[in-house]
Amino acid sequence: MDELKDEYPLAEEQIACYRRDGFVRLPNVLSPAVLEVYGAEFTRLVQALNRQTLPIAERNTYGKAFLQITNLWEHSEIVKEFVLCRRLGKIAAELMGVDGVRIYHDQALYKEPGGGFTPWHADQFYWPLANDNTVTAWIPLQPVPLEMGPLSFCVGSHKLLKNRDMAISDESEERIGRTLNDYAKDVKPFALGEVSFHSGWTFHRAGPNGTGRMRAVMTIIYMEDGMRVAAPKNGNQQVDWDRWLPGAQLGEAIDTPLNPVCYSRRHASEVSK
Ligand SMILES: O=C(O)CCC(=O)C(=O)O
Repeated sequence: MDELKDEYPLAEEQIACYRRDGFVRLPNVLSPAVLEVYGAEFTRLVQALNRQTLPIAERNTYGKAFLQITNLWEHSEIVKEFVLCRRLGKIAAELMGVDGVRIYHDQALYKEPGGGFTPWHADQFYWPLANDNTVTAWIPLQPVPLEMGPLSFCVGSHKLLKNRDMAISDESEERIGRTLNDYAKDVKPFALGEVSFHSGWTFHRAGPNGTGRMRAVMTIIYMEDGMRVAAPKNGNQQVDWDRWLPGAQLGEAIDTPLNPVCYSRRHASEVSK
């Protein structure tokens, strides 16, 4: 669809907001038609690839938070068109102030009816990446009212250095939550078509899904083109290196078949899809 190639008119104020707060919510990034067509494919793959069979009550906190299905774009040309699209890639590059972006990976995060909260965490804890030019696009496929568990953010928390060493867990919810007590939180519903972008070190969480409907969300993680592999600081980062950066060498700029460039200012015409 043409919309995925078209530019989103990002305002200076929105870029400034991202850099100041560590996240930005952008209205009307995607039309209902695009969300419906591509969303149907994401949901088909989530159902086909899901291996979670335990009832919610029998899972741990992480397992209760969502069904997590990764790199859908490897399974479908339709998803590939969406995940590598110029429209979202250009927003990611402009927010970070870099010339181009590559995909780190995508993941569908479907919070089931009755699904639990997502504990406080910062994503970059999991990533063996050498700098913080990373951003996640959080793309709901339906409006997300407060009772469905929209993503929420701690304002300006990408600048906090404390508690960056914590995996998603009851402990991260408690310890990070306590540290962030005095900071402003952004907890709001998402409208249809709204997409948020948060930085790799921004602390975020989501409430439980108290509705009878699935909270279907697609996410895309971008890193700057030229990002280098850093020595893993924990076991999760080693697993991520093997899975999302296969064959990338320590200290070298990442350029594997799983990390294509999806937007480049310098070669805009070559990579536009
Ligand atoms: O969707 C959620 O509940 C959490 C999402 C999240 O942590 C992320 O996209 O980085």
